[in-house]
Amino acid sequence: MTDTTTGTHTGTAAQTSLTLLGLGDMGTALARTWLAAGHSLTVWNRTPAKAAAPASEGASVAPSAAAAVAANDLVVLCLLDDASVGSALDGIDLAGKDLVNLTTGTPAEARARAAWAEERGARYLDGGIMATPTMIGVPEAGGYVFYSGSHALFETCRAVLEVPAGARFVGGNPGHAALHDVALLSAMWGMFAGISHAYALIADEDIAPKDLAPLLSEWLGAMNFFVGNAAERLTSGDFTSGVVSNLAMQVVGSGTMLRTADEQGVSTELVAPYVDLLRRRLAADPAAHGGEDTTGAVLLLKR
Ligand code: FVH
Repeated sequence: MTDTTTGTHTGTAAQTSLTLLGLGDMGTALARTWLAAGHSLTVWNRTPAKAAAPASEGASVAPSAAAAVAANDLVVLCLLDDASVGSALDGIDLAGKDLVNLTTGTPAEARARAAWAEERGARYLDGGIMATPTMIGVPEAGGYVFYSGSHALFETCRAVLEVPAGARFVGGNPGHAALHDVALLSAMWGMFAGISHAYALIADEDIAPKDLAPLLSEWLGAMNFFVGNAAERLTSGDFTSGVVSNLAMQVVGSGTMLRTADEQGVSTELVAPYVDLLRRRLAADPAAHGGEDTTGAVLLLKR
């Protein structure tokens, strides 16, 4: 229930009543933390057997998604994808409900889902989880969740949302939590791709992966400066001031990377697309772009 004078959910921050739809790996981890913190939790999962663990820890198990939604005003969703959210909530009365959707989706899906929820009389907050299930309820693991959409709803349930992991509100546009989530994950995938290529390069040599590992970690840490540098250049439009590793040199160096891969019998499929972007940036205007750093690749990516 929601207190209409304060907008807060019934109970103290330590005793909120809420519903959770979805008891996969992540939903189960979320449920465990809310139950351990003393919250009153109603759960529902499409496959009922997965409710056994939270039930043994004190959760009430609803027989249907509709019954679970009816049980509390605050309803958290942690399902596979946006289609499963639509399927689980299909035909359910959402008037007066506060939906917090932690299901991963695209920004456009989040915006459409927010409009869909609001049409049905619900407040909507979208979440992008930056944690694995093992990081949930472990503050020192550093996991957190991006939130966007209804700021009033975020403030109303902030205390309970902060139980499983940190909470970072990134604006009223409901798509921005998903966008932040995917931006960070995309950068992570690029890093994973580069690390995979590095290990492939040494695979047939007398170099143990475990010996390369600390060197890779140290080097990636040292190169972390590019995150802030690129942001400053994209903001100012100045891609050349203070450059010490210029694009003309880097394009020549990229040829060495590709030839080394060839010598080692390694596919260039992970690194070649980035090399191609740098070459295109330089070729477009060698005099203007040769003295830049590599940030100009961002401009070529935008369609
Ligand atoms: N696990 C992770 O490492 C990542 C960390 C970052 C965030 N993601 C996202 O969290 C969402 C849930 O992920 P999950 O790990 O809990 O996923 P599963 O263990 O596969 O559980 C999926 C749940 O979704 C239910 N479900 C699927 N389809 C439907 C449907 N049509 N109607 C109702 N429920 C549906 C499924 O039910 P069941 O298969 O047990 O019956 C599970 O409860 C996800 O968006 C990640 O991207 C996790």
